[in-house]
Amino acid sequence: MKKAVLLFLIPFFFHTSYAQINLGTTILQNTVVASNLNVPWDMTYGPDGWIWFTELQGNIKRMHPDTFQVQQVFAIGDVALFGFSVGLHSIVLHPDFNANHYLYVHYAYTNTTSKIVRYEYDAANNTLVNPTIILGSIPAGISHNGSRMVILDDKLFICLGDTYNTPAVAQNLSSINGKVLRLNLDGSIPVDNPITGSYIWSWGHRNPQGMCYANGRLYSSEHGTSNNDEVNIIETNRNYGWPTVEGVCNTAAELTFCAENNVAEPIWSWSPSIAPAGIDYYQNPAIPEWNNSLLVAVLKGKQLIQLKLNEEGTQVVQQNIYLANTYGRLRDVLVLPDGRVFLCCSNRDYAGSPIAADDRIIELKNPDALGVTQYDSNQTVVYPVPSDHLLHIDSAPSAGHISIVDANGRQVYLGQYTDTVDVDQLAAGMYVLQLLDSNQKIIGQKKILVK
Ligand SMILES: [Ca+2]
Ligand SMILES: [Ca+2]
Ligand SMILES: [Ca+2]
Repeated sequence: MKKAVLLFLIPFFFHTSYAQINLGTTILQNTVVASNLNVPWDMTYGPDGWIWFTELQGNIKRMHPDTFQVQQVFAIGDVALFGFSVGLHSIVLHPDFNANHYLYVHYAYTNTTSKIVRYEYDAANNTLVNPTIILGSIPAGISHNGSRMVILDDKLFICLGDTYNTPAVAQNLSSINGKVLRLNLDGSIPVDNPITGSYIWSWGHRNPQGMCYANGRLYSSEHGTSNNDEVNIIETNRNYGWPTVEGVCNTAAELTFCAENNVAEPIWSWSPSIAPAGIDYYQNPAIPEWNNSLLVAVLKGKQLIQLKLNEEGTQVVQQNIYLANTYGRLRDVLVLPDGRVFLCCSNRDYAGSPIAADDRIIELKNPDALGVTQYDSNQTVVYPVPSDHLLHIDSAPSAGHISIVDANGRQVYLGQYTDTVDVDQLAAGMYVLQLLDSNQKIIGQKKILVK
């Protein structure tokens, strides 16, 4: 009888031990902060200070990162649900969202087509209005429709898959499938794209489901077949090989094709395949062990992967695996400017085995990073709110630095400690002001609003 009890208890303790991730020096707390979602697909951090996310069947929601309140903002009426988890996929907010309230979503609207639609956020009624098709009639398949979007220098990048049954389209430059596209924010074709009159930025992609920008580079993850999932650095006018090349150029046929087509090889690949999905870049004093790394949400492999990069960001120097078989299939990962990391699981999709609470959003944080979650825990006073010219900082330490990071986690200001910072040159939006000690460690931080 005692043995039976023990066997019952072991899985219980085994499971609860996952409430922490031990990185050596840093101990991360992981906490389920939202439950009962239905295939949250893409999360993005808004200039409004909320985490916006999509759900496969057409919902657009946002979650407050401190209270974890989830609000239903909008349900898109014409989402088509079919195949292997085809429906509403990626979302991105306009960099000037606080001024123009624009956001972009990509979703299937028939069993053979998807589109990118721009909506306007109506804050007074907490809903979306004025849908405008930015790019319509994108051929869709039962799987391999991508997608993730990144806005960079007023251009929208989207990665699209090969629509599953027609892999050859990835090499066909008259098709926009199996490509990374680059669009103007109104949907027109940029005049400086590599192929005149074409949205195509790069080609030869199978099913990319992760994309992020960091250090001047656009990184993307991509599903392989049963082998050769990839992480690529997306460069303009480059061929990424599919369907002729899988992973690196290493077979006789691949070597010939790669030499003739200037094929860009992945900087990392997994065999057998694990189905890497959303990716984000980590650089924050809150979790020093993860600095200069890509974080990868993994579906089939049911884990979070850290890919530590070399200084230039061009190679992976180390892989670490976390949360294996803990939360099931992971669809996306999001890094906040304060150094916390959010994951969403995808256990209610076609391949998942959901528990009652699924799907969930999980917060990973270092509780020892002072001020990381308690924005107002230190005595520093920052005013005015919002600021449009000079930001005043009272009672900050007399040595060290002041750093300001934007909603995408990019540092937009770094200077010696001073009691006034000129924020005139910053675009309107939400930022985090960080006080750093002489070792560049965060000793306090506050959200600031620039108007
Ligand atoms: Ca995302
Ligand atoms: Ca490739
Ligand atoms: Ca190969």
